[in-house]
Amino acid sequence: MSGNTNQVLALAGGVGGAKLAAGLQQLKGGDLIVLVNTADDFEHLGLHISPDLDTVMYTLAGRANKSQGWGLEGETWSFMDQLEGLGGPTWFRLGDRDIATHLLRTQKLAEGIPLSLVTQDLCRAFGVKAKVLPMSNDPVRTIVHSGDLAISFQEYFVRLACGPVVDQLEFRGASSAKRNDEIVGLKASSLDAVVICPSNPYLSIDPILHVPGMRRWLKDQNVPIIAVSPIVAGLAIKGPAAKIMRELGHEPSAKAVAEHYRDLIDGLMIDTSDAGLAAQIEELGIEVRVTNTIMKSNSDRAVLAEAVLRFSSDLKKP
Ligand code: FO1
Repeated sequence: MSGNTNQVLALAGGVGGAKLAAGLQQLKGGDLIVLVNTADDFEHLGLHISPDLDTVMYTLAGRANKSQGWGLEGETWSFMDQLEGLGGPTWFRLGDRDIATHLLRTQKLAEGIPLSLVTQDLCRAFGVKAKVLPMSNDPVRTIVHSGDLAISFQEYFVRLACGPVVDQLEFRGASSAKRNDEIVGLKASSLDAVVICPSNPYLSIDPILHVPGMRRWLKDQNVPIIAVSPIVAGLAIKGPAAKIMRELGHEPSAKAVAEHYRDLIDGLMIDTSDAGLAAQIEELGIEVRVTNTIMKSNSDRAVLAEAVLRFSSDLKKP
């Protein structure tokens, strides 16, 4: 890890988080570190799939498939067609280009290379400037508990299209997972800000925060911790966050996001459509900044990233 100052650490999961990370990368380049959820990872057809790492990597490389929300742009599907013809499982779709990433990752992991180094090599090959780190090199797997069922995450998310009611989320393996050594190796005072990207707080950010010691380590950096709400006007910008919040007993709102992160964050960025919630969130002891948080273009990403960094520098402890 470099001894740079002015580095920014972003915590991210899927698409929304990756977009803000891309905005931060436009401003910070190689001084951005993105710590990514790996609890969505799974083994499929003998391959190690890391969906959030790949969404972040492809987005930072400018190669993400925007309409699909996952995988690579310009994808073709010969492999899936062939697999279907052979009677193989087709519920989880692997594109012809994307599959090269999974094959290389799987081979390198089998050689004993840790996920962080595999990720670093893949990111270098894709020309990603930021440093992308899995939250841990140890396996952590999200299990969705619904009634008597314990459903593995991709089964829940893709095969069952987030249909089952979520009673409880388990991050299996988290209690014995080690934080990524490279994060621990960050030099004191090298960080300027920690940004919790607008990823699903329950599915994408919580697994990162469940890695033992992670919350304490983030707090100990003694820099502002800023979250961007993924809930806008009571709805998730993308994905099942609002549905899951409701099922876990929280009315989806930017205020519920603030309550969820209450013990961790110093500031929350909320969308202009939620400006009316600012005072209630401030009553929780969290600073609020109101801005447009919907990122449609590359320039929206950079504008939001700039607003986040300005907010953080305004909150900087002396
Ligand atoms: N999501 C889907 O809804 N359907 C798929 O077939 C699918 C395939 C897939 C392949 C590789 C990959 O990296 C991601 C993929 N995803 C797919 C997305 C993934 O399930 C979710 O985006 C995340 O796990 C949630 O953040």
